[in-house]
Amino acid sequence: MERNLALEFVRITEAAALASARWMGLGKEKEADQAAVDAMRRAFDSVRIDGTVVIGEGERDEAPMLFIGEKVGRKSDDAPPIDIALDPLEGTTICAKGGVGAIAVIAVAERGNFLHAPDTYMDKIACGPEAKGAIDLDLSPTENIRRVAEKLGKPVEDVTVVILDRPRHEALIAEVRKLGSRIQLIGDGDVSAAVAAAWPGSGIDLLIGIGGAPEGVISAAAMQCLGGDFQGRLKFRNDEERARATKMGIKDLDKKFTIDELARGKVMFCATGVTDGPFLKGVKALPGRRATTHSVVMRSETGTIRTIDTQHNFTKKANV
Ligand code: VTB
Repeated sequence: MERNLALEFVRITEAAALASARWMGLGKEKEADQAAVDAMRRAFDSVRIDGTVVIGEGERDEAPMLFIGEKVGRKSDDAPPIDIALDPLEGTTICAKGGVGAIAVIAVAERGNFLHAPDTYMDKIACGPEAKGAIDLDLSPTENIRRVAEKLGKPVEDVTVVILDRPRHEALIAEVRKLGSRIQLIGDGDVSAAVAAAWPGSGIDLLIGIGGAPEGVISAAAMQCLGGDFQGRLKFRNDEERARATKMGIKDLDKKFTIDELARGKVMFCATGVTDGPFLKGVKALPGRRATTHSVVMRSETGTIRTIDTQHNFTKKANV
């Protein structure tokens, strides 16, 4: 993964974050998402890559832009062929409510290295580098937390687990409470939460629970760059979803995917905060038609984690 592409990708997530942040708190999920999609799509045109969206806004017939299979980038003979997993606004509801942890995100891999995940649910578990190897989706939450606690050298009571606040997680939440670990319930945004599990100083040790499968691949890419760990298993609600997964090339529908099976090889992850979150600050409007963004870009090849504070001046560059 070429080093100098990193800053190009930050400009794309910045554009999406700036556009969607305009909709913060306005209660309009769709509009916020559309603004991010439009801005991201536009920003791609200036980057010299031979990109294919493999995780995107949906299938071609349901997503007019950034659909799965769409070619993005400014093509040239030496443009590198890459696969792209993106979510222009991860946490649409968060943005619409002005909540915590909405981000604009892109993950990139060399062609063929992302799992082509269907738009279904995924059972996920994620932890940081210090606990890598301790998690296993086949074990109970209790066992996983105990193993992570041991690796981290602290009692289970000091382990903090992030869980999406959903009725489907009732038993999971009850089990973690019984064990005595700390829980952070979040309304949305489990990509931010997964990254937080590997982000020094976030106070979060583990993410457990069921969220979107495409976001699982994006989270796995982030964890590859951070040296953390991630596992996922697709969860289907009906036969139509199973058929969709089969159509996308998934052979074993019950398979437990390791981090390397979700995102392999040289991976890059890039995100910009839309609202304040556990590892990124949100877009801040400044006086005089200026704004700041806070982004991270990281590469698995080198392990470099680069955070970028940018000041945008719209009186000189009306990009949003
Ligand atoms: C949401 C969202 C997550 O999965 O939870 C969604 O907040 C699916 O869950 O960030 P629901 O259908 O219960 O809302 C994510 O989008 C990603 O995993």
